[in-house]
Amino acid sequence: TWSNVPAGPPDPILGVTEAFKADKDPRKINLGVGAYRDGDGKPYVLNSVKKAEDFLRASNPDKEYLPITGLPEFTKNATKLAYGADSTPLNANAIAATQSISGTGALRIGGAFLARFYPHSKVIYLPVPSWGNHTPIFRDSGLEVRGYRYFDKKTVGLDFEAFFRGRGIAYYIVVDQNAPERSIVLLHACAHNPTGVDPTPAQWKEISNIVKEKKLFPFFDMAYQGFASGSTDRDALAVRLFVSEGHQVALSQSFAKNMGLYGERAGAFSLTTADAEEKARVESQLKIVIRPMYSNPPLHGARIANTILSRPELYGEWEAEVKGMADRIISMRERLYNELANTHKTPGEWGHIKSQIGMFSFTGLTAAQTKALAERAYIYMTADGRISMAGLNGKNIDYFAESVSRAVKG
Ligand code: PLP
Ligand code: TYF
Repeated sequence: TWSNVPAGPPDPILGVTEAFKADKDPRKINLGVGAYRDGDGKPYVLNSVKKAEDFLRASNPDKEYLPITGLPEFTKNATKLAYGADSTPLNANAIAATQSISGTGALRIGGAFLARFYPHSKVIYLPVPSWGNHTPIFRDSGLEVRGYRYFDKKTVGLDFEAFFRGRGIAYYIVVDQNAPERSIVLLHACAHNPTGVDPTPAQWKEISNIVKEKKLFPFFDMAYQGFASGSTDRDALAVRLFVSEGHQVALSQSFAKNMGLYGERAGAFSLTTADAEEKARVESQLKIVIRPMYSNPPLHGARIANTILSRPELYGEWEAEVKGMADRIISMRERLYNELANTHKTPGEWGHIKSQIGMFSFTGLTAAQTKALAERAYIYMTADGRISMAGLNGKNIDYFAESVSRAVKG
């Protein structure tokens, strides 16, 4: 029956973990998947999460099905976290929201909803490069995926040529690729994956202006709120700016990284709408999108996240823990830069390691160099030269820097 099914390729990111697991060398390092590790290289369960779980256990909750759109208090608190407590559409009860199977599920629900109901276009523009799963998510949702230039290989930063010539990233989409008006444009809200390069606040304002001028529809993917700067408010700047500038937005949120709830699959999808009546209509259709996909979402992760978001003492501890994770990554950036540039005098410019933001660094290492690092130094990263900074720690960073330096010197 299945003789016509061709073998598919491994996932470009999760395949790296497979190769790492198969390696027997004790020096091996996995810098592939973007999952936080503590200073000992161990997975990290946040204290605020443990306390929330203790609290939940004591309250002895049932295991009934959630509604189709999930735990109502969770979506309320998640949208408050993203849009801000003083958000106009939030306080007007004009944000349609649903719990989702983490960020991936939010993107997929959003893609499916837009494919069905967005009246103006079926085209979504993604930054080039973007998270590898974006293309299949939106394609399988029924949208046509195109790319806009985002990253400049020459400066290892934002595509500044585009900024100089035009007025921003979105302008580049329009000018260079003739994006039809009203296309959907995907924006990484913060901590762009894989490049670690975010627009400045002033650049976000430019992008907002052009998105408005060209009537593009902004879809924010916020998978790392708090992870970029250490502050959940600061990292929500782009989303809040767009909303305050009058845009209607779509938003995907994930609690995988900022609460370390990876396998719990806690996330949310939301759309700002005109008013409470429109919100109710949109939510009724979100339910019709979701019901045949998975009926209703899992309980536990949403309960944990909601407990943290709704209890001030846990919220405060969580914010400090998010900042702790962000700060450890920043300290690894400083140290890696020093080792590469100063200790090992590695040829090339390495300043981007320090200036990039969030979980990843886009090192600029070539596919040949990443291959050599895996084969000769047992160091695993994605073929595009992206490293998960969280995989580095005081014990392995010297070995890593020395190995990179050797690979670059050839
Ligand atoms: N979007 C981006 C840019 C990501 O990097 C990730 C995870 O790495 C996600 C979305 C979704 O992840 P999850 O489904 O685990 O929340
Ligand atoms: O490292 C990354 O970019 C992500 C990590 O279900 C990831 O791909 C892994 C599993 C998953 C979602 C995201």
